[in-house]
Amino acid sequence: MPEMPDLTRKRLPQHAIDYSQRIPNNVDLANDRALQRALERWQPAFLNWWNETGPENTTNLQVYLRTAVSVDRDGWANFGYVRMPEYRWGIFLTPQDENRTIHFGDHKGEPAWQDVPGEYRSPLRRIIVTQGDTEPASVEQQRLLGATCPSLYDLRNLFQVNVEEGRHLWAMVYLLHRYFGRDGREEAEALLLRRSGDPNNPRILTAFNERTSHWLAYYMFTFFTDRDGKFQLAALAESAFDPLARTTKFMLTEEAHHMFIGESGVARVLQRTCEVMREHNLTDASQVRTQGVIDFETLQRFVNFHFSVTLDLFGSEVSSNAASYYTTGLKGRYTEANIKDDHSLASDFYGVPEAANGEIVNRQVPALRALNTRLRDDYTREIQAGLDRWNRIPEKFGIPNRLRLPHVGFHRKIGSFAGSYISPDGRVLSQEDWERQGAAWLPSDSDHAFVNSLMGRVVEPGKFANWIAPPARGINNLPIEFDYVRFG
Ligand code: BYC
Repeated sequence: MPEMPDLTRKRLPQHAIDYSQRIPNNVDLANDRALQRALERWQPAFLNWWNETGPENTTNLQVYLRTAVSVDRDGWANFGYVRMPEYRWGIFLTPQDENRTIHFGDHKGEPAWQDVPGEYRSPLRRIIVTQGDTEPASVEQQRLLGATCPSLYDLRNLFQVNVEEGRHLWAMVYLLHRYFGRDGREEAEALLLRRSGDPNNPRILTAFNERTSHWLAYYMFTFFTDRDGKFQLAALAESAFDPLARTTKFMLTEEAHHMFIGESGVARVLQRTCEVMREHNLTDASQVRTQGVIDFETLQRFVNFHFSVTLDLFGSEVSSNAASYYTTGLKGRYTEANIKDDHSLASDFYGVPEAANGEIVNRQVPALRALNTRLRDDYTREIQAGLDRWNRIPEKFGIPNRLRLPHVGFHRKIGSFAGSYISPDGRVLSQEDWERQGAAWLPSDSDHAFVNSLMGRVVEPGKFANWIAPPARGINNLPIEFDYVRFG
């Protein structure tokens, strides 16, 4: 039975990670005994957390997973069967560039920091903790999904995401232990104690306390919320604190597959819905539902929910935190290095939408304070492109329905729209109007009950649940009917 990862039969890349160590790593842990001991003390607590809140009933499974055996191009995606309880989480940073300089903010032009400057300790720790907190939260949110997987292919993809989110937690915990002393160790412990949705000890950011109770919510989450992960990680990959930049860069390589699962997952749902609508010549949502597939109206309500909840993750549109993260060099803009401006933004302005006197207006604010909005706008452009790709599916079938993004002010709990009532098409409503209409724009209990009624475990290789089409191709160029998960 192959061990994890299978290092015996493959030619290993030049900088292969040594999996015989208790904590596989490429940060020379063996030469920092105090750090190694501290992380080895955290490791059993992590494993307890994983067993308690990670994917349920996986003890007897072998899963065809991707594991990094080096951070190089030829080593980060090594595929093979892994017995789930034997999965090994490691610490991987992209290699250090000795000449890297800071390219934005007040420290522009200075060498990147290899240690944490005392004056930035607290905000930097806060950013790392916030990032770290989302990773275990998403694992907790997805814990029960395996029981209702629509196929072996999807089940394998779920576990791939779960183990990688676990590794992303390790990435942040390494930084906390290595650079933040006792405070960092305490934060690392607290990361294992908070729980998604626990009213007494919730996860930090709102979206990570929502439930992911079925596979439609999961695909929407990996499309909308994992893409926030991409943009936040990309902004942190610009950080003057080099170890944070290096670790987030490596995390980003894995993030692409998570977003692919979301985008292709919803596309496959749409494909199946369109096939059934065409076949039976249906237009009415309730008739579509009787065929056991998900109607456009329900999908639209899920788009409305997941987009709005994810926009909250960008923080307030106008934020002095964001301004100071930028000027101090802790967090840059998306693709900072490619932007042609002075990278200090001291005299620039940026348009921020808000509700004022019953309408939506665009207010020019100092660009530094609008950085959350700017990142959100970058994100929204990519999301819109994803929706455009989804909409080609009904177009191809000659079906007139389309999915649309709601207005950025719709259903917001954080930032300048919190407390306003905005319709999906961007009208400012009274509270009374919202109370009358708002529920119709978001998934209802009965929508969830309907979607849940479709969920059932499909684990025969090559078979798919009725409500979702098979993917275009399998994992790692393998056939769709490959045995991606083995039981027993
Ligand atoms: N929920 O100036 P403000 C991922 C707090 S996803 C609750 O508005 P700021 C992943 C904020 O903490 C990416 N609280 O915002 C995806 C602050 O609290 P304090 C995760 C919120 O600070 C899928 C106060 O409101 N990474 O990786 O400019 C699966 C005022 O703050 C929320 C990061 O987020 C909220 N939604 O920006 C797995 C990157 N929003 O200080 C993983 C690190 C704001 O007053 N985090 N608050 O107590 C950050 O850069 C920033 O913390 C934020 C907020 C962008 C989140």
